[in-house]
Amino acid sequence: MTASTTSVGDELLTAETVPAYLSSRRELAGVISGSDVVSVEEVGDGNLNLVFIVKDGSGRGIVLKQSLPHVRTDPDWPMTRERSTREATVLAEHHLIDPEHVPTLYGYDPIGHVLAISELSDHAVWRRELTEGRDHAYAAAELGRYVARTSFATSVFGLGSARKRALVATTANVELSEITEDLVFAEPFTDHPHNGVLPGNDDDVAAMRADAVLRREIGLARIAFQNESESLLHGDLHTGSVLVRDGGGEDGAGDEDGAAPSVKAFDAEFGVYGPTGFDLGQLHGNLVIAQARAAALGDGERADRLGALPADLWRAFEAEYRALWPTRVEDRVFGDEVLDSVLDRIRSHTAVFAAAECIRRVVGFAKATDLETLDDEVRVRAARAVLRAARVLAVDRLDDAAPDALAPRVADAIRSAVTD
Ligand code: SR1
Ligand code: MG
Repeated sequence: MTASTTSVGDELLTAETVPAYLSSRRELAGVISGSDVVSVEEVGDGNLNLVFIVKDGSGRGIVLKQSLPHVRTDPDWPMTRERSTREATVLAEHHLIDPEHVPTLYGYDPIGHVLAISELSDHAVWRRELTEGRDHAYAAAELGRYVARTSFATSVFGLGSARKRALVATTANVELSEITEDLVFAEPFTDHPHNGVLPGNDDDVAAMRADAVLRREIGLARIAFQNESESLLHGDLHTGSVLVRDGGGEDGAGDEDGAAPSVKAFDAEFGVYGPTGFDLGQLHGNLVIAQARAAALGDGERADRLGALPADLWRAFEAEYRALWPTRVEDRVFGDEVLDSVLDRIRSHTAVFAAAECIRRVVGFAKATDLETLDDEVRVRAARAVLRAARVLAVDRLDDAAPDALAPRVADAIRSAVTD
């Protein structure tokens, strides 16, 4: 990662100022020509950042991502801009480990809080694709491999104790981790101005909050998120943080010409050390949300197909993690018999973090557009389905946390909720 020596201070960029800004970033000259910019488009649709796609006359492109000093929809909710520095660190670490699944960071301007990242406009945001009926099923396994590679390499197995402790110390992400603790693990379970559901879901939320076993499991999950430093997480790995480009062929997984699909995890500003199952669980939870949307819309076959993806995610994760295990930096007490227990724990965490993610995207701040774009009557049934699926994930996992075992129970909960 290279820090620039010039910037435009900490002012917010506009489409008009981007070309001059790029010219001032001399380390980007080999990537894009600031004096030959032909288009600048602001495409940021998340909660926290400006995102510009920039193209020059030779057809080269770059993405500039600049942090806003507040939540996009709420200027009274301030946000530390230092989060960009943390995102740059996680992006650089993860790209070194798994360039196949992580965009390139061309440079970082710590004064303007601007990351310069590879331009991927031939990709689409997975959540949008799912909402429009395109599954990109291959993405689940690709992301399983991404989480396996990045979590193994940044764990004590990949780094050893001293290097891992040093990286834990330099990747603290205090403010954004606290946001996750509040938004994912606390606010949805209390009365809070950030919350809101349609009146038809009031009883569902009341039942969820009155469920002592569920609350216990979420409380324990919160403790795990706060206390554990297992691996350097992406930290916000929902389907809106994933870019997909299919490889052609019927299922998008590539055709006989050998075109490969591409999957990239972006937007790692919430990156921090935490339990590995958190990244997997966020993906799992959002796949359940996509499944519930399809079921509520009456497309049971598609719901079943989507319901199979969390197991694809897990299988690819486990296979890659097992393949990496022989490369662990020490094995004095980390014999093969330890691996199964390590994976069991990650599997159980994954299910409960998926449950927490399901609940927060229905009840709390930053809801899932998969559900928000539905007509009210359908949305009520889909939201109810997600809340019931969340209970299965958090509680039934205590019997058997294997995604293959949970999937039929989740599917039953969703089916019965949408036909109630
Ligand atoms: C105030 S930030 C709200 C949410 O947006 C991000 O994408 C994270 O999911 C965060 O919880
Ligand atoms: Mg985000």
